[in-house]
Amino acid sequence: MMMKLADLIEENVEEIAALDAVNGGKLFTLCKAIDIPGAARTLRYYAGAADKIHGTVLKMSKGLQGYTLREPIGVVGSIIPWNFPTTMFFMKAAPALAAGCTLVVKPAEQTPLSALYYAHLAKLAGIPDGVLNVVNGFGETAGAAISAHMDIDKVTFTGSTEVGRKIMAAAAASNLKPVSLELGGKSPLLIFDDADIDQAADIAFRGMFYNKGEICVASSRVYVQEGIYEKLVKKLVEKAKATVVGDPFDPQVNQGPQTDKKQFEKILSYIEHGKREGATLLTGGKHVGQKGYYIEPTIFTDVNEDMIITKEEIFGPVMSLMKFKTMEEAIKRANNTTYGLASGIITKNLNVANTVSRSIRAGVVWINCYTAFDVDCPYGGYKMSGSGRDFGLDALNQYLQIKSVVTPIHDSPW
Ligand code: TXE
Repeated sequence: MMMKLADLIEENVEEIAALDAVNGGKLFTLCKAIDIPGAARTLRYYAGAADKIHGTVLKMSKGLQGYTLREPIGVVGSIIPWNFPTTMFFMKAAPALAAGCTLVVKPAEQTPLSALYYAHLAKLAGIPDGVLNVVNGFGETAGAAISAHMDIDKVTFTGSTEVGRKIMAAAAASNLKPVSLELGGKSPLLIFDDADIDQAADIAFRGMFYNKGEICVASSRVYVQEGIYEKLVKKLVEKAKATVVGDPFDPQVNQGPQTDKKQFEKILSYIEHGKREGATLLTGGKHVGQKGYYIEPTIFTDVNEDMIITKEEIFGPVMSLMKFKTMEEAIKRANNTTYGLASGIITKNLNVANTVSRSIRAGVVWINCYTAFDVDCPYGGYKMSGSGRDFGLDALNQYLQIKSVVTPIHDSPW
């Protein structure tokens, strides 16, 4: 049934891409090329794992034999955000279904449409009623009801740190259900002197401005070694100025509108904050046009880790650029954050890549690439970026319980 659902998603790619573009201002072409096919791939990956869930045979002390069973955890509550409505839906639903769980998915109130379409496709795929349920609603009501529910056995959440805390508290106060949280970040990208400047500029720019900066792994703190700093800054500013901001259905457009008024105002207020804190606004910073929540790609320099714009998640098209001298300094500054979701390094020097990747406290280190996601690669946060992992077989385990079955061997004293 999961394989069939994947087929149905691919057959309806145009329609689903349009729903996500209308709802969230996401680029139609990217939804069609990346998000929707990615959902089909995620379903197939976990469908392939569904019949390979085994326990282990235990080597117990004398007189006992035992084995473990891995059983579905039960009913899963999935509370998801609006920035990747399709990816998030299946990132949680596919491993939960493969594990044998049933789910209640609560999409974000800003982006309810594709989730409803997936509920419809699930029915066509033959998934029985009651297995994959979609309940639209607001966070404080529908979301809170899921986290406090006595009959929900696990909650998986992606969203803000503030709501993550509430969900964990509600889980603790109700039935102590396990919770996995993915809570955003302020991710560093370290670019060393030996990097190819054009390649580095491409990676850094895409890492930050993909999906109009509404991406939790965004490379929002870019550290550049002093030897190439000036050249790289110039390239990034050129790219920002060349970005076409506008209608997400127009194939010439590179950046659509921010998701809603709340995000739009939040981003503009961080930009004002940055200016007041003394950062230099190199490019951008303004609302584009008279109508819609469009914001220019924005780059600040002369920033440091004490400024609000480098400490807090802006979740919009705003990059902070900083200069460093040595690898040790870069590692220390990269780790100077309460978050730990993602990170990146651009260098040709293997020793530098190896040392930095072992020193950064983050759930993923991308070397000479960024946002290189794959369903086989576990993904999640260190520190206040959360707990638990999405994607990969590690995510599947989060929807399974281990039961030990023990029995004496026939004439043992037990
Ligand atoms: O998030 P919320 P918001 C960050 C990003 C953004 C900020 C605020 O910095 O600017 O969070 O966004 C549900 N109990 N991220 O306000 O409120 C809500 O209905 C249970 C990072 O939109 O956390 C939605 O389904 N659920 C991020 C989901 O939580 C509740 C993606 C996320 O919304 C709830 C999104 C409650 N009390 C925002 N209150 C990432 N990590 O990718 C709300 N919700």
